[in-house]
Amino acid sequence: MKKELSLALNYALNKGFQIHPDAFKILENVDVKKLEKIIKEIVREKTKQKLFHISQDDLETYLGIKEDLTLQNEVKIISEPTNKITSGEGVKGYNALFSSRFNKLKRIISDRPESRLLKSAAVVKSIKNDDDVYVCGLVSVRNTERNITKLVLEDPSGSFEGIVFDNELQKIAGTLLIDQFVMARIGLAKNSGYIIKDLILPDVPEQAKNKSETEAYAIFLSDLHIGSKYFMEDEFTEFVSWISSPDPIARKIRFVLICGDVIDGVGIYPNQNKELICLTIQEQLKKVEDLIDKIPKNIKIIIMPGNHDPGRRALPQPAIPKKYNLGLWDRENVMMVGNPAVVSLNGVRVMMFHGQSIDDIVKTTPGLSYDKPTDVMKHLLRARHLSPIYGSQTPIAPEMEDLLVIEDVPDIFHVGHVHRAELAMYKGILLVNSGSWQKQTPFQASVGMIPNPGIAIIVNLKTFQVFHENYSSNSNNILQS
Ligand code: D5M
Ligand code: FE
Ligand code: ZN
Repeated sequence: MKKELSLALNYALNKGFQIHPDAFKILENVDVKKLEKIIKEIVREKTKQKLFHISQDDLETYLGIKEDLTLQNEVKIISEPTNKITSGEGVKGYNALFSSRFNKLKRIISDRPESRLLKSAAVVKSIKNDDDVYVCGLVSVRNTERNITKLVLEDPSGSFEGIVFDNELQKIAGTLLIDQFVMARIGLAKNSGYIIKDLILPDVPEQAKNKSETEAYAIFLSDLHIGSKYFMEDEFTEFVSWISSPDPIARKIRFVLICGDVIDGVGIYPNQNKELICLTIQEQLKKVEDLIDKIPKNIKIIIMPGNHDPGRRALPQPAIPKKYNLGLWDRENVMMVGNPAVVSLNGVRVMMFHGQSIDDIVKTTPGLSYDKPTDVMKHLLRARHLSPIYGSQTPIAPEMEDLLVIEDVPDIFHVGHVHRAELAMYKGILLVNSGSWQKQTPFQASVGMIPNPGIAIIVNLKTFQVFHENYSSNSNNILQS
């Protein structure tokens, strides 16, 4: 017990007071400098009333932190893949996946006026006049040579090949990802073949945000890596106790979202054992449970897996299976969802995705980097897909339905994975990369990755005002925006 706390308690006990354990819990979280004054004033007040008992209610009234019961904490799971995962087999499965991707994205782009002039790849080949015509498909080839970019788009009728000459348009073509959906305005080339005159991405429309009616706050977290030697256990524990402190922001928190890499896992990378404190998945998840139990029960907690968590590696991922930890599944205030997931918090829609695809996108796209994950998130929103590139480092399962298409536009887009906390806005959508609670690992140091761990991002769901709590002792470790 802190010295100041035991002095304050002794003061009350010596005056013949009893202190309820719940009141004690509140005192433990009060700024020590204020303890003496608080206890003396309460003791004086209650002595006048001839009541020699200090309750939780007395302290909450004194501190002005009585729990606001009007704050809603309603969670609806809008979509999450756990029960939808059907994995088709082999080539047939992949055909189904890509045809689902094409159909969903074609439906999205059909909202645009140009789509009235859309022709299939097979029909386009028979067109002989030079009126504007559009074709759409998934990019299968993107090749730049001698200042000319060749693109091949695939649709269910076949493939279309076109050439981009215009310099500005080549820059856009250069950022297209393989297997990404795009619509092209095309014309006949002088000799033969087709010129691409414009490239149109599905993108998201600018739109008004859904807002919570009451001022409930949500905390955005990811990449805790519990079980790893580098998990910032002291800082995270301190942060978790802040959640039940008298701080006015903490008192309004009703949601905690964890965006993957909850634990460090086992056998995720070579020689991982040497960097683990807890050597089994069960032990690591038990630690998660213990930390979660310190969070007040009126706060709803949503837990989504990342590439370090058990279940399956390929996207979409199911929720962390019950067999590893029933406790988390059984908790009434905990919801286990798969990756990706869309949840509604008092009506505010949050799309959660761990962010595995960022690795592939950063490697192949000029202008994008690990330091600015929200730029990559904008790229995903423009493509209306969470993981366009197939067959690179990010494994994607052959689902019958492509569950990674961004069908509904969220109010908040929440991603983790790259261990850099950053905020941005895109067309009215709040972009949150919630960073990590793991110090730089030797691997990250070897590739020059500099995380900014120990930062919790907090959003007021009524006003969208953003706050953050920084638990890092390094003054260079700041939230990017
Ligand atoms: O990944 C944290 C970040 O580090 C993420 O951007 C990927 C990168 N990373 C991690 N391991 C590797 C390997 N083996 N190769 C390339 N990049 C890597 P996390 O998911 O927390 O491990
Ligand atoms: Fe991680
Ligand atoms: Zn990760």
